[in-house]
Amino acid sequence: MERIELTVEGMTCGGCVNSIQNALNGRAGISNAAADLESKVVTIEFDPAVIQRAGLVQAIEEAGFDVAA
Ligand code: 9UX
Repeated sequence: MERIELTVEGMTCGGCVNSIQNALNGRAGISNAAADLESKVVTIEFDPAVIQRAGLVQAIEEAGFDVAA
């Protein structure tokens, strides 16, 4: 299992936090995703054999948010 921290733009309330977590948790290869509103950081634990950074970014973007470079 690997851990990555992504900074997400546009996450401005608790609903956003839930949206992002729901978009990630339950997806194949993701064991846990936790978003922190104050720091805008989403910490994701994932299996790199199943999903990689690009897939994580895509899932967040599909939920309507942008990931900082
Ligand atoms: Mo709250 Mo977050 O209305 O988009 S869910 S700002």
